[in-house]
Amino acid sequence: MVNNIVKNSPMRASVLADTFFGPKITCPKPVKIHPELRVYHARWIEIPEIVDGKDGILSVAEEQKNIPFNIKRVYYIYNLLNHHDVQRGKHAHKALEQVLFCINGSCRITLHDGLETQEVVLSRPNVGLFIGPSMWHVMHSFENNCILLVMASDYFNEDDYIRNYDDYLEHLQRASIIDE
Ligand code: T46
Repeated sequence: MVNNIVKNSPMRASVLADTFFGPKITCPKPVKIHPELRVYHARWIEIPEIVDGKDGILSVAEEQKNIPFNIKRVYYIYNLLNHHDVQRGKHAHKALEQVLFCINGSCRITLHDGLETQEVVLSRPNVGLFIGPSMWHVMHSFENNCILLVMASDYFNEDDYIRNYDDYLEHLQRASIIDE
């Protein structure tokens, strides 16, 4: 009896339809990502968008494939209701590599490498921003529904942060990234 109800339910029918015919998978043509990044040690990372029906899109990130490091940590920032004026980040990392995805809504990231400054918008769930070491970054202009997902190459370590801008400039000079 229970088996019959399950077998004849609309849910079962839709599961069977996919099982028998297979989902129709289309990957949209990649769109050129703008703007080009001028800052040192940052780049866009586009991951696939798998459109397998009218029931959403699936994007996948894999370490050492489309993510250029082993992913040791994932964290996300959310609940940014009425946080449009808030600024997060305002630091650089000594060694950490990260890829930031805005998987809902949008926000802006200001990148500064000691010489160049560039502001970019993160708004596409399948387009991530790689930020390497020694890059000062500030996240801001959060839309209410923004969710920022970050994949990181290492565990959390406060010693890897440079949170003071003068220390950051000194760090760049010591590392000979900018001239004195
Ligand atoms: C970054 C940007 C993009 C932890 O305990 N574990 C963690 O893994 C993280 C990321 C943070 N924390 C603690 C440290 C602070 O007490 O959470 C608190 C907030 O961290 P923070 O002020 O560094 O958060 P953001 O949003 O300014 O920066 C974060 C990451 O910390 C940072 O690595 O690059 O997002």
